[in-house]
Amino acid sequence: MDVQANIDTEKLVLDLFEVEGVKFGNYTLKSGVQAPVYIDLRVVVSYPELMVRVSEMLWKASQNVKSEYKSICGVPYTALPLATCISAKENIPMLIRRKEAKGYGTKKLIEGKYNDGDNCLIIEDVCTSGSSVLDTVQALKTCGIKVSDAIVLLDREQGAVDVLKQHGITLHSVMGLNQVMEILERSKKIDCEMVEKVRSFLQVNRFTPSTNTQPCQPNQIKKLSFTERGKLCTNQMTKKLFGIMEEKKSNLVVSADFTQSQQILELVDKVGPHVCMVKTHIDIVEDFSQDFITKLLQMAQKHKFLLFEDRKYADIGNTVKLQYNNGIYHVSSWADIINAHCISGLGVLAALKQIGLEKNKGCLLVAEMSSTGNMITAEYTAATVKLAEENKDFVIGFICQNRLSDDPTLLHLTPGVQLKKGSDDLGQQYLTPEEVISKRGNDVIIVGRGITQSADVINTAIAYKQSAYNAYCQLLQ
Ligand code: 5BU
Repeated sequence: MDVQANIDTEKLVLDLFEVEGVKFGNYTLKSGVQAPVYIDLRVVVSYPELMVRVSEMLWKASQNVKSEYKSICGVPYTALPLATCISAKENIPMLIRRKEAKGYGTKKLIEGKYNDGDNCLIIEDVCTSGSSVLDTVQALKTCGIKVSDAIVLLDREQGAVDVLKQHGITLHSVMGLNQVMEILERSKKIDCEMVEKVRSFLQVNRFTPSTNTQPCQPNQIKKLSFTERGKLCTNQMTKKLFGIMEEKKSNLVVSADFTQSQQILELVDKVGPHVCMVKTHIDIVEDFSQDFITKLLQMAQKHKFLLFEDRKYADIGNTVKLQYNNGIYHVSSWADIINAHCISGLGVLAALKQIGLEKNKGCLLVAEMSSTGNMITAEYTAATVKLAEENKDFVIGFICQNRLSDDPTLLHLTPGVQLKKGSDDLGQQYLTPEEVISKRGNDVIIVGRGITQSADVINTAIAYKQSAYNAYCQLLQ
C-alpha cells in the first residue's frame, strides 16, 4: 500500500469510529452470537463527505480487478448508495437488485439494462461470511448475469474470501478488521485488551467453505451420458429414470396442472410418448378419485413414464409422514417420486424416507426456485445439497435452477422453462431449454403451461423434448 493510501485508510477508520460505524463492547449479532465488535456502515448516508470518500476507496480497490465488467451492483441496502456514487462519478452503469420478499406483478429481480452473459462487479460495505454477496450473485445469475469479483470496504476476516473463492468470486477488500483494530489501538481509541478480545473472537468465529456448494460450470461437469450415469447409481429409482430418459430420448417432464382428471388423462395420453415423467399437483384436481389414479397408472405403464407428485412437503416429520401416506390422496401408493423443502430440518426427510424407502420411491429436494423474490439463500441451497449427498438411498436429486452437485448420480430438474425467456404475471420466471441444459448444466426440464396451453400439445411437447435432448447431446460432444 502506498503512503497516501495508508493515510486515507487511517483517516477513514478514525472517522468511521467517530460516527459509530465501528463500535466495541458486547453485541448480540443477528445469528445470536455475542461479539465484542459491531460494524454498521448504514450510518455513512448521514455524512455525505464520508460516503463519497468510502466510494472512492472502493473504486480504487476495484482497479485490482482483472476481469472486464459491464456494470456494478451494490448489495442491498447499505452498499446501494455507495454503488450509486461510484456509478455517477466513474460513469459506469449500475444494476439494482430488488430485495423485496415477493415479486408483485411484473417487478423484476434486477433493475437496469443488461445482456445475457454480462459480467457485473459487486460492491459491498462489510463482509462476514460472504452470504449477502452470494445472495446478490444468485439473483444476478437468475437473470443470466455473471460475477467474477466483489469489492468490499471492510472484510471482517471471518472466512468470506475462501467462501466466495469457492463460488468462483475474488473478494477485494479496502481493509480488514485486524488493520482497523491496529489503527484504533495506535490512535488510543481502543486498548490492547479489546484488540485481544476481538482477535480471539475472529479466530473462533470463522466461516469455512462447505463442500459442493458451488454451482458447477457446465464445462466442469463430467461428460457422462444418462446411461453411464445410470450405471453408477445404486438408487433404483434414479437408475430407472436415467434408463427411461435414454430409451425415450427425452429429458422432458410435463407438468399436468389441470383441475379436471379428464383433462390430465387426455394430456398425458397425447404427450406420454415424449416425456420421461409426468408431474402432478394432485390437490388441485377437483374430481379426484381412485379410478383416476388407476387410469393414470395405466397411462404411465403404456407410455413408460414416471409419476412425480410435486407436493413440496415442508412440515414437521410426523405431519409430512401423514400427508405422504394418508389423507384422500395416499400419494405414497402411486407417486414414484415426490419432493420436499428441508426448511423444517432433518425430520422431513427422515419421515418421508420411513414411508418411501421400503416402497422403493424417490425424493427430490427443492434447492432453488424459479419464482422471483423467493427467499431461498445460498446457504440454504448449500445445506440442501449436502443433505441430498448424504441421503442418496432416497434422494434422487434436486429441483433447482443451476447445477449444484457434480455427483453424477444426482439429477437436476429445472422448472420455469418455456421456449422463450420471460415471466408470467405472478412471479414465475422462464428460461429456455438450451439455457437450462447446456448453459446451466441441468439434466431435465419441467414444462407446464408452455405445453398445456398450446393449441397443439403433441408437437409442442416434441419441440421441447428435442430442444432439451439436443442441448444434452451437445454437452456430451
Ligand atoms: P409452468 O406452467 O411451466 O410455469 O409450471 C411450472 C410448474 O413447476 C408448476 O407446477 C410449479 O408448481 C412448478 N414449480 C415451479 O414452477 N418452480 C419451482 O421453483 C418449483 C416448482 Br420447486
